[in-house]
Amino acid sequence: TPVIRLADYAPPPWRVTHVDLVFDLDAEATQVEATLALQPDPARPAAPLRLDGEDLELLDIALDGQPLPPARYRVDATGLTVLGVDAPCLLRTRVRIRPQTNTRLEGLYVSGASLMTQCEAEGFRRITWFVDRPDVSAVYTVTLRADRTKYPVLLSNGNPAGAGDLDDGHHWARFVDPHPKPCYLFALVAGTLGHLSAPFRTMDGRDVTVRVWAEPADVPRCRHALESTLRAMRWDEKRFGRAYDLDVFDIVAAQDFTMGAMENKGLNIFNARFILADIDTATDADFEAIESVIGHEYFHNWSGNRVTLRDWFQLSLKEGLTVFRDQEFTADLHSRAMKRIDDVRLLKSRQFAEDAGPLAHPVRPASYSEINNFYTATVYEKGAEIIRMLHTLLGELTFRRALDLYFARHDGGAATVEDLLDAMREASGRDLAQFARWYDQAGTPQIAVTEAFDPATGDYTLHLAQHTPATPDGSEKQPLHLPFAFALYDADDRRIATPPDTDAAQRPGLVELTAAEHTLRWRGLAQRPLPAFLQGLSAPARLRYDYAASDLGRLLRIESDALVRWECAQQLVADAVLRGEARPDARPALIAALGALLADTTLDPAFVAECVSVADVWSLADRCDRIDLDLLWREREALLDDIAAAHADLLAARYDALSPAALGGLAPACIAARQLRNVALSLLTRRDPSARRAEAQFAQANTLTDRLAALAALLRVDAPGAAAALAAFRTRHADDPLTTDKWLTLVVTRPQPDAVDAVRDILAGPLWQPRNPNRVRTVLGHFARNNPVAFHRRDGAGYALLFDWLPELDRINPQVAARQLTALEPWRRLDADRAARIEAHLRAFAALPLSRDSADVAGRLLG
Ligand code: HT7
Ligand code: ZN
Repeated sequence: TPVIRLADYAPPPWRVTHVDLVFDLDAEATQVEATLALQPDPARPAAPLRLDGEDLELLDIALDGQPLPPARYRVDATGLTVLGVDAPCLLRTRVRIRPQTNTRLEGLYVSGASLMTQCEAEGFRRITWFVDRPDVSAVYTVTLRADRTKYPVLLSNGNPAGAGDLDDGHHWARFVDPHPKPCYLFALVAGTLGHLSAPFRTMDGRDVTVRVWAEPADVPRCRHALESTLRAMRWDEKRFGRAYDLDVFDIVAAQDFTMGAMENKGLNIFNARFILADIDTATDADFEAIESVIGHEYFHNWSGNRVTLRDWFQLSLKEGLTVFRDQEFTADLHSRAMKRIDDVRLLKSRQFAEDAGPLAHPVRPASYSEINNFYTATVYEKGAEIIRMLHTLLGELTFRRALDLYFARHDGGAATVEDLLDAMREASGRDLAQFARWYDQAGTPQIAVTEAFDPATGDYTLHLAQHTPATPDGSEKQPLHLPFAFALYDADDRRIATPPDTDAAQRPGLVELTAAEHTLRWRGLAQRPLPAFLQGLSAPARLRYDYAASDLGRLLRIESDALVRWECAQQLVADAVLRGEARPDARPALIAALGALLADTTLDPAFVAECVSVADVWSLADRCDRIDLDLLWREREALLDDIAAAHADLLAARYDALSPAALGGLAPACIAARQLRNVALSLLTRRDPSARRAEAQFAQANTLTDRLAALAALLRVDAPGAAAALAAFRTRHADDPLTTDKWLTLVVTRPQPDAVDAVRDILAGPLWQPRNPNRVRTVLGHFARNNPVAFHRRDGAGYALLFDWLPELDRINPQVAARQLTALEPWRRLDADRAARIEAHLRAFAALPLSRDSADVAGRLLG
C-alpha cells in the first residue's frame, strides 16, 4: 500500500469552485449527476485533470456541454482522468451507486429505512468523481429527488431553496450552501423521520430553526439532544464569540454509524447512541456524553468547517481544538473538577497507553497508509491537551484573542498547525518554536522529580528532569516546552507562596520547563515541605516522584486541586496492587484515606465516588513494563475485598443516606448521589452472598443507571437472583437496539471465564448483527477490552472468538474491523503464553487479503 507523507504535500493542481449535484435516490441504485466548475492551478496549467472515485458506474460524461468521447478520459479503480484539458471548464458526470450493498458505511448507505452519507475522511469519492481532499473548498447546490412515500424527508447541507412534487409519486428538494466547504463535509439524508425543533436567535440576530431528527418512534427521546444543542450554540457565542451561520441546523440520529458523530455543515449525522435518551433507556453517563458530543460536533462549525484543514495530517488542528472546546463546554456548565478527572482518566487510560505501545504516533503523524486509522486518542485527546497547555501559557484573554485572529485570518480557508501557532504567537508575543515539538514528537514525556532538604539552612531543592521514552518510529526525543504547575505545603498545610529561584520562566505556582533539566530552589524553609505536582495535569506527562504513602494520604486530604487529590488515590491503589511488598503502608494509608472521604458528607459525592472507584486492570497494567494479568486481577480483587471489609458500615450508611436523592431525577445532586451509591453498592455486594441490596435496587430502580448498576453487581458475584434479573432486563428493553447493547455489554463483560460461552452463543444467535457497528463494538469490543478474565483466558478461547470474526468484519466494514484490533495493543507485554497465542493469530490474520485499514493496524501491531 502506498504511504502518504506530510513532507510531500503539494497544492492541488485542479480546484473545484462550484458544485451542482442532482441525486435520484433509491436504496438499490442511486444516480448522481455532478456538474463541477474546475480550475487549473495557474502555476501548473498542464497538470492532468485527475479526479478521485471508487465503486462508481459511469453513465454519462460531458465537458463544457459536449459529450466526452472515450478517447478523452480514463476510468480506473481509484479515479477518472480527463485528457487534454488545461483551462477552466465545466465537467458533468452521471454515475450509478448502490447504497444497499454499501456495508462500509462510507459514501451513501442505508440505515434502517433511511439513506444517508458519511464522507469524512474520503467517502465523497464513493458518491461522485471529485478532487477529494480537504484543501479544495466549493460552493454546493444540491437537488434531491426520491419516492415521496419511502423518503418523505429530504435533507442536505445549507439553506432550503425550494421543494415540490414530481410525477409518479416522487418529490424533490433543493439546498444551497453559501459557505465554501471541502467535500468531506457534504451530507444528505432521505427517510421517514420525525423531529423535534426549537427556534434560536443568534447573537448577531439570525433566526435559526434547530431540528433533531430520528425514526418516528424515537422522536420523544430527542429532547435532551435538542436542549443540548441550544446550550452549545449559546455557549459558543458567549465563551468564544462564535455564532451559527445558516437558517437551519439539522441533526439526524442513525442506528448504523461507524463512529460517534459527524459535523457535516448544517446537517450533523449522529450515531443514535449520542442522541436518544430518556431516564429509562439512557444512563447518567449517556446524558452527559450526549451533551458533550452534541457540543463537539456543533463547535466544529468553526473549528473544522469555517476553518478547515489543508491536509489530513493536520487532523488534530480541528479535532484537538474541538475536543478542548467541548471539554470547556462541559466544565463551564457542570463541575469543572469532575470533568477534569474524567478527561484525565480517559487520557491516561487510552492515550498514554497508545503512546506506550506499537501504535504510538505523533499528534501530527509524518505519514500514513490509511487516514481512517488516525482518528486516535493521540490526535483527539493529546491534541486537546496541547491546546489546553497553550491556554495555560497564554491565559484566557490572550488565548481568546489568538483564536479570534486564527478564525478571522483563515475563515473559508484550509489551515495548518503552524497557522494556529502563528496566531497564538502573534496574539501573545511568545516564542512557540519549541512548543511546536508537541505536534511532531511521539511519546509521553516523563518528569522525574527528586528533592533535597537541608534542615540546617532550610534550603529545599527540586530537581526536574524530563525524558521521553523511545517510540516505534525510532525518532530522537527532544526536550519539550511544558507548563509545570506545582504547590508546596508547610507543616500547617498552608501553601508556601515564595517563588523558587530557578532559570525557568515562571509565575505563581507554575514554571515553564524547556530544558532537559531544571532546578528549583527555596531558602530558609522551617521544615521539608509537602509538594504537589502537575495540578490540573498542566501537561500531558507522567510524573515520577517517590511519595511516601503517608504523604499521599495527607495530600489527598489537604490539596486544593481535585485532580491531584484523585491522583493521590490512584497512586495509593497502584502501590497497594503493584508494590504491596515494597510498600506495605500503601494499603492501610489508602483504606484510611478512603474512610475519611466516605465519612465526609460535605464533599461532592461524585468526587468521593471517583476516588473510591479502583482503577481497572488496564490502567494498572499501564504502570508495568511486563503485564502479569492473573496477578493484577487477583491483587485488585483482594484490594476491593479489603476496602469493602474495612468500610462495610460506612458504605452501608452512605448507601442508605444517599438513597432518597439517588431516586430523584436528573438534577446534578441526584446524579452525584447515584454515582457514589452505586460504587458503594458494588463494594457492599461483594460481602453479601444474597445480594439483598442489589436485588432490591434492581426491583425499585427508576433510572437505567440504577437498574444497570444493580444488575452489574448481581452478575459480578453470581448472585442467586442474577439470571432472573438479566432476563427481566432483556424483556423490558427487548425492542430497543441501544438498550439491548447495554444488556449485551453486561453479558460479555461478566468477569468469569465462562463468559466466553455466552459470547459464543451471542455470536451464533439473532442478536449478532455484524453490519451494525454498535453491535460489533458491544459484543467484540467490550469483550476484548473490558473482560480481561474471559477474553484473555489462558486456553485462548477468547482470542479465537475475535479472530474467527475479524476476516468477515473486515470485508463488511474495514474501519470497524481495524478498530477491534487495537484492543490487542499491549499484547507484547503480556506473559509469553498469551503473547504467543495472540502473535500466531495476528500473523495468520495479516497473511489474509485485507483492507488497507486492517493491514495497516495488524502490521504495526506486529512491528
Ligand atoms: N470528524 C468526525 C470523525 C470521523 C467520522 C465520523 C463518522 C464516521 C466516520 C468518520 N471518520 C472520521 C467526528 C468528529 O470527531 O467530530
Ligand atoms: Zn471532531
